Amino acid sequence: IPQAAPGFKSGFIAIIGRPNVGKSTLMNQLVGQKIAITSPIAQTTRNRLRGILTTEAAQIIFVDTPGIHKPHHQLGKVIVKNARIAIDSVDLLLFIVDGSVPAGGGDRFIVDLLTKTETPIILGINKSDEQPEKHQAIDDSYQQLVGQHNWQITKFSALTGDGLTELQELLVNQLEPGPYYYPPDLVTDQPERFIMGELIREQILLLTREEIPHSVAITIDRVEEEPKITRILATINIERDSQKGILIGKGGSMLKTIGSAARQQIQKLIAGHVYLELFVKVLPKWRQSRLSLDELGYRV
Ligand code: GDP
Ligand code: K
Ligand code: MG
Repeated sequence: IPQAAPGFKSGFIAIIGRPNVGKSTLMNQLVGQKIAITSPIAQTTRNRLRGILTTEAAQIIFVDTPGIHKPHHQLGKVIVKNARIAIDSVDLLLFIVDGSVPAGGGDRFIVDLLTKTETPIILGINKSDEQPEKHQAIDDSYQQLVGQHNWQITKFSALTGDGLTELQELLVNQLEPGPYYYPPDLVTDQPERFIMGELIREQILLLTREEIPHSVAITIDRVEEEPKITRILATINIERDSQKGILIGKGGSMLKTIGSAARQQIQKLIAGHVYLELFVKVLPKWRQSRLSLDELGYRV
């Protein structure tokens, strides 16, 4: 790790907000690589993930958090607890809202959580590309959401990249001088195996029915690097026998589609050829069990 020159800035920024506002999409765009999976489904992100952006002037460590919402089961409680830890342990909070719709109850729930923190806050209005005619009314609703707080407000599209240069400047301005926390070429603190598992889970979220997504957990059983190909064996853990049929599909067609799409994503990640073999295993009620959550890599 290099020695930071005088005036070099660094710090940790948590990206928070309700589910589906584009937190993970934003982090991927800012660090320039897909390290957090994204989908239109709430609770796509389960762990706190770090994405690292290093420029000449600064190193920003983004902490992507699962969306904050009222917890319904054990995994939900873990997610909200982790979000609270993130809020108080970082240098700056980037509170993301969905600019294609007005402020709602989900956003106000988070504002209430934030009134107790001393961490400085920037409100980022995302999805500016999708803003309909009524955008003034939408902007006003977020202005009202901020209320008396002295939070800076900025608008952008994580999808198109519009407004992200300005956002990045704003973030760097808020940081204090500091050291390199990570080597300049590192973009995430997550092991490659974890991201591989996430890329498989992403395809399941995108391709299967509603009832599957929240009860799936991936384990990477083996990674064999050969000169021309990397062989990966992975298990898809589900909760019920009935889900097995959906995941495997007619004549194995669904599993094949998932495997082929995930393989392409993993090839991008490791920049090499991949052979991916998927297994499906029923592991009842893993979501309710703290032990299983821990074993599967979710911090409890
Ligand atoms: P998260 O739950 O907050 O992490 O949200 P994701 O990053 O998973 O994104 C949720 C959905 O919103 C995905 O379908 C994204 O493609 C979409 N999305 C994210 N950012 C933008 C944006 O700037 N514009 C538009 N139109 N869609 C976006
Ligand atoms: K999502
Ligand atoms: Mg996310």
